[in-house]
Amino acid sequence: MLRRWVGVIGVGLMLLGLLAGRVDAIAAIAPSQQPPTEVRVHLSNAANQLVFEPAHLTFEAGKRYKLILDNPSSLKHYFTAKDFAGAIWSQKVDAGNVEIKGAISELELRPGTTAEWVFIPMKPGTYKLRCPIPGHTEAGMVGELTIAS
Ligand SMILES: [Cu+2]
Repeated sequence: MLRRWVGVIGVGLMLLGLLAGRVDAIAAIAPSQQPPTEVRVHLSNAANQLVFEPAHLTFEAGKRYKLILDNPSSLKHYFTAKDFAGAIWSQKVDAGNVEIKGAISELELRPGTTAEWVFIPMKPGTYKLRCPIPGHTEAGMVGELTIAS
């Protein structure tokens, strides 16, 4: 009789263990629910220098990020990263009162504006960033986005 109860409790604990493992697995495969790591990048600056600040950003594959872009200059600028866009899972972009879902590879920021890009880097590598407004890339408005494994 006692042996039988021990067996039933054992099976019960085993099932609980499996269930707990399954809950862990579900949590692990839902990085879209992770609180994002915030990273900030400025497109130019108050002195209108043609730079990204910082010009090099590193992300970890599989983690969720909120990249906050702002333009403190008096000119419009682009954040153009086509290959990077192909190496991430883009969840959304928040700009003003609009939320845009799906793949994004280029954002245009007018003076004094901000946008928030939420994504999960997927494919490790180093990808080019630039502002393609005529003269800006040439003047040094370029950068690198690295996805580390
Ligand atoms: Cu520019």
